[in-house]
Amino acid sequence: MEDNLKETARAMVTPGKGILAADESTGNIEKKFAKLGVPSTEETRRQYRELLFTTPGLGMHISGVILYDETFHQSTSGGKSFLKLLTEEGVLPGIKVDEGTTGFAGSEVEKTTKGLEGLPKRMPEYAKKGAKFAKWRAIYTIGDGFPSDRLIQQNAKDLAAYAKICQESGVVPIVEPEVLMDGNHSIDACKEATRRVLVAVFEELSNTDVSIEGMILKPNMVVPGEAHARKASPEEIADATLNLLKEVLPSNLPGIAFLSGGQSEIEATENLNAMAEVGPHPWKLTFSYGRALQSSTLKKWNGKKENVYEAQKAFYHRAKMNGLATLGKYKREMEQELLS
Ligand code: 5MM
Repeated sequence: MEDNLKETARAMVTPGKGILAADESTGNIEKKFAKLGVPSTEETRRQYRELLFTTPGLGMHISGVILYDETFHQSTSGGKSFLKLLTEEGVLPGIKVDEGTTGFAGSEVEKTTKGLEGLPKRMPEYAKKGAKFAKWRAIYTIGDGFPSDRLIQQNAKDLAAYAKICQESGVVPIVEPEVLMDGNHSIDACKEATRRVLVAVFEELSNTDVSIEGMILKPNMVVPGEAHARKASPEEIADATLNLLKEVLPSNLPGIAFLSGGQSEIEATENLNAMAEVGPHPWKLTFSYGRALQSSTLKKWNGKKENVYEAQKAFYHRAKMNGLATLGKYKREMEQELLS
């Protein structure tokens, strides 16, 4: 079991490839569709996910896909289950097992994550159906007195409990503690909050006997708040992020798959590239982007069958650019390739 976990974790962070986060819950994807005027039904959501997963060459730059429960059970219009399709492409199927966030201890700001109850029963079922990895996201807001020590402790305990449940079923946990970009805080404030969060998470993972070699960390990059007066350069972000990660993470962690957290598509690619460029690092670095892989694809598709080809081209391009970024080989001029 332990060997399988390690092997899967290593495959998830294969150099040149990364993870597609396509695990938007129904409410989340509905908002994204609504912005384009696309109705959100089980069928339109299925069509959109089919577009992503049938992109020619998907497996060249995508190692795994995180699915939402609804998608996990869906199939192509031709009747092939998405799980089978992905597996045939050499792409690992994963499942989001948290059930979203809920208010924490009466706070108007802080939220913790739901879904632990019942997880020991759900996890082996997902494993039996073919999930190779899972994902659980905890969120932290930066503000006056936030994130609180209490929230940091609670989320760390929940992330560790989830990770242990995954590994007991032979499923690799993606542990996602996300310090949100919301607000006008500085890059230093993000670094300090991320430090407190990661220290607590790794302490609990160790207390819970989670195999570090059989998991993947999905953290935020260290960036200023989206409303901060000054944007940081990719070099500043790489420097702040790597300094912190080297200080607090164990070197036997196989890989780090960053979330994009509201960065633009190109920022997310440039920032990852800036980190990979100054490697080698103790762990593999890659992406597990949602918005930064899908935004232009979703716009190109716009709910129309005749746009599928152009939308897939846009998606393949983003996956390829980020795949190159994991190797430190991305250059801004390469964005032109999409136009050729
Ligand atoms: C795809 O978005 C996921 C959250 O969905 P819900 O809010 O509907 O649960 C999210 O966890 C995602 O996997 C990561 O945050 C990465 O996405 P971004 O867009 O930040 O790269």
